[in-house]
Amino acid sequence: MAKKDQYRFCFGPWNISEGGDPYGPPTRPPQNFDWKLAQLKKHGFHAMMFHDDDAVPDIDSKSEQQIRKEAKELKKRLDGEGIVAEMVAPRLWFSPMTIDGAYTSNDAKCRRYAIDRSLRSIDIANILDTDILVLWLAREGTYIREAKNARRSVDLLVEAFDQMLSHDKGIRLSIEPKPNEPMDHAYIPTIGHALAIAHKTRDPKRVGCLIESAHAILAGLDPADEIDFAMSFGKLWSLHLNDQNGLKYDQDRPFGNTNLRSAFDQVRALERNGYGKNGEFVCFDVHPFRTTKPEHFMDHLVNSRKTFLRLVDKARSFDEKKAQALIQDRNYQALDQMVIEHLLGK
Ligand code: XUL
Ligand code: MN
Repeated sequence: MAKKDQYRFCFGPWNISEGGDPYGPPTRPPQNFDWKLAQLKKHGFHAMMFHDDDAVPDIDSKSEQQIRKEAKELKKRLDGEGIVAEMVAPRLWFSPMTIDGAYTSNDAKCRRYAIDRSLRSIDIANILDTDILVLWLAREGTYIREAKNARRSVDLLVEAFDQMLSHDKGIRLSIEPKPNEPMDHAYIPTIGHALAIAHKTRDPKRVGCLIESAHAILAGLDPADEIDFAMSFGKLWSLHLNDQNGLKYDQDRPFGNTNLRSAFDQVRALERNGYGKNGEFVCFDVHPFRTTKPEHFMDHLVNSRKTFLRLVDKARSFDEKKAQALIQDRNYQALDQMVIEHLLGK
C-alpha cells in the first residue's frame, strides 16, 4: 500500500479556466502562465501537465531550434520553482490541419502535420525531463461513420504510434480514451481499446494509458474497474480524476462532487494497486464552475485534493475483515449499508 504522503498532485494550466462555454463568454479574467505556476506552488501541488503549446506558445509558427530553446527556458524556470513536468500532450484538435482528425485524417498532409507535431512534443518532453507523452485522441473518429474506414484508421493510429516510439527509445505513450466529444464516436473509447491497440505497435511495453474518471463514466463504465483493469497490466501511467453527472457533455467536475461512493471506489482501487509507487502523479482534470468568482479560482483543485485525501483515510479505515465476513456470507445488502455508513461517518 502506498503511504498517504507518497501521493503527489498535479494539474494543467487549462484547469485554471475562464468559464466560457458555447453559449456565453468567459466570466473570469485570463491568468498568465507565471500566475498559474505561482498558484500551483503556493497551494502545494508538485507537478504541472503541459500541452505542447502550453510549454511553447504558438508552436506551429516556430522552428525546431526555437521550440527547443523555449522548452529549455521553461525547464530552467520549473527547476527554479522546484516543480516537475508530469507529461507533455500534443494539442491535435485546434489547428486547421486537424479539422478532419489528426493521425486518422483523410488528408495525408494533415496526417504528416499531426505526426511531426507529436515528434516535436516528444522533443519538448525530453527537455522537460518527462518520459510520458499523453495522447488524448480528440478528433480520431467521425461525425458520420461512412466518412472514414475504421479498419484503416486502426492501421493509421498504429503507424503514427510506431513513428513516435522510433523517434525516441525512452518515450512512453499514455493514451487517454474518451468515447465521444468532440466526435460522435471516437476510435479509442475505453482502456480496453487503448491496451489492445498497444499490442499492435512496435513496442507494446511503451504504450499504456491514462484514465479520466469522467471519460470512463461517459463510456458507461465504472472508473474504479477501469483503474483495476489498467493496473493489472501495469499500464496506468497517469490519471485524471474528476466527476461527471450522467451521459452529457464532458463536465470535469471536482473529484467526488457527484458520486462520492464511486470516488471512494476509485481511491480504493488506487490503494490496492499501489498507484504512485513508481512515481505516478494524481492529476485533477477539473474546471471551476462558470459561476466561480476570480477570488475562488483555485478552489476546485484544492477541494478535489482535499476530497481525495479524505477518501484515502476512508479507504484505509474501512473494516476489510468485517467486509470479508459479509462477502463470505453473501450478505451484500449489509455490505452495501456498511459502505454507506462508513462514508457518512459518525
Ligand atoms: C479532454 C481532456 C484533455 C486531456 C489533455 O477531455 O481531458 O484535457 O486530458 O489533452
Ligand atoms: Mn483529461
